[in-house]
Amino acid sequence: MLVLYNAAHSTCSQKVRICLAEKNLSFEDRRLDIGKAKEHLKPDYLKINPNGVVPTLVDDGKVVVDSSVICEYLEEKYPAVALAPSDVVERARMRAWMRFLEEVPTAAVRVPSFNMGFLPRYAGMDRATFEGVESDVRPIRKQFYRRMGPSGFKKEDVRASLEQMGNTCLRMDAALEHGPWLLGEQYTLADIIVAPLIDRMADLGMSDIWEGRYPRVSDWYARMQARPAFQQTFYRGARMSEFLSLAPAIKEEA
Ligand SMILES: N[C@@H](CCC(=O)N[C@@H](CS)C(=O)NCC(=O)O)C(=O)O
Repeated sequence: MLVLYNAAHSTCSQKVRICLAEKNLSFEDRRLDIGKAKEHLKPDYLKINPNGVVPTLVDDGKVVVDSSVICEYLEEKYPAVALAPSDVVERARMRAWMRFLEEVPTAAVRVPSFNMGFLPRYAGMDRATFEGVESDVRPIRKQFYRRMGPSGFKKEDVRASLEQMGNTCLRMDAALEHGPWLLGEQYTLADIIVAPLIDRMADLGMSDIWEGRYPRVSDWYARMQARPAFQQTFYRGARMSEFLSLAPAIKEEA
């Protein structure tokens, strides 16, 4: 019995939802409100995920945290639909992609996502109030929220993020020369883990990062979107633009 604590629009949750769907694994979908209600910061949830983030998988009572770790766990425990190469060198290549995707674009995507989606919540709030209600209560995101502050990430931070997304697309484009997938013929966890990040950029209106520049990335994204697992993951209401009115990524100073 699989239970997934997750949030509809969370890119990390979407990575795991695609993986579960590809493997045809049914699960109990426990959707948390990580916005206003902050259900991911309640004591009961922190008992299973002390990081206070989604997703968390519970498999027959056993807890697994962190989206990439959960995907690899699912691959090992439910290998019938293979999403990783059997060759160890190829598997290492996939893991190198996964680490890069966590370190660079996963972190980069948060900056425009927060500036455009979540910042309007703090309009007019002073720093002391913001620190009290937001940054101080999060086990691993305190400093991230503090850096953002009630008026958002600075222009330089947003620009650096977009540059990192551009570099990610460049790298993807080069790999896709030997496609159709990032590792070549086989569709793997590397494709799954980057897909929600690309989809988020598209949702934020930033697909010009690859469109017209990296046609192989555009084709890959179209192939991704055509997969039933992708469509199942991005159900109605799973994209930020569907429930938030998006602000510009970079706020021009008055
Ligand atoms: N490394 C973790 C990161 C998870 C993460 O950052 N989740 C976000 C949603 S995508 C979250 O729960 N944020 C809560 C917050 O900002 O307080 C993973 O991959 O599972």
